[in-house]
Amino acid sequence: AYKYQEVAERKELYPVKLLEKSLYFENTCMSLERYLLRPDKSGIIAEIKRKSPSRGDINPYVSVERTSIGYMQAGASALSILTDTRYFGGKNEDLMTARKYNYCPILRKDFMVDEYQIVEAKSIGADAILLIAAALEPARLKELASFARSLGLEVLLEVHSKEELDASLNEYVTVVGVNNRNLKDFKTSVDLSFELANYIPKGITKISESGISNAQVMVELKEAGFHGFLIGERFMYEGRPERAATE
Ligand code: IGP
Repeated sequence: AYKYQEVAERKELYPVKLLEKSLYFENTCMSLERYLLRPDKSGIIAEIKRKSPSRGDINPYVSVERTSIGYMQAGASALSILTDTRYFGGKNEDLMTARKYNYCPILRKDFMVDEYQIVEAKSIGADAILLIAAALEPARLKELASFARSLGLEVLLEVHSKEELDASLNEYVTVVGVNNRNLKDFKTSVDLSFELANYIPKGITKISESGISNAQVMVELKEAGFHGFLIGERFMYEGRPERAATE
């Protein structure tokens, strides 16, 4: 709910009219889906996450410049940048830094509840946004997804169950992510991805999110039909996250 407050404050400080004048606003977005399907890449969406509600500090003073460049050099398909400050220690400037140094799709990872945040995502250089089924009414999620697409942004729909998937999937979503992290106890289990794999319609690009910590499980997820993997902690716990991504 604090997001609504945050949005109200930002609207005052940076009205939409101003955001629309930003350098990136006219840019054509890079397709997250297309990069995930590129055979010359790993399928990994490598995340920059300074801290989290379940772990506390992970890598609070990470260099976004060095890490984002290193992730891409290591073969990542795309970047995920947390911009939520309260729970994840991220900021819009982190995404702008990643944008400045990289030619690749960038996912803005935040709790999206308002069109304003989508305009903001575009204005800071994002290519795709996350919409979380557990956090939005299906009809509202569809409105936000449609609005994002009207600005050229792609939509990653995050689900935790078959029910959420069935209720929230709509024609504006190009990528579906199964979040292996249980929102009640924050524990991760990749089993959830294997359970839901076959319910995601063919033609939708599938990714598995959270708790992915070795290459073997990525091989198995690929066999189960996943095209991509969203990985944060496994890399961020290293002093040099980009080196972990090389392994
Ligand atoms: C990354 P992990 O376990 O590799 O650090 O997880 C990513 O899936 C996770 O950060 C995440 C997330 C989210 C964070 C998935 N969905 C929604 C914030 C909001």
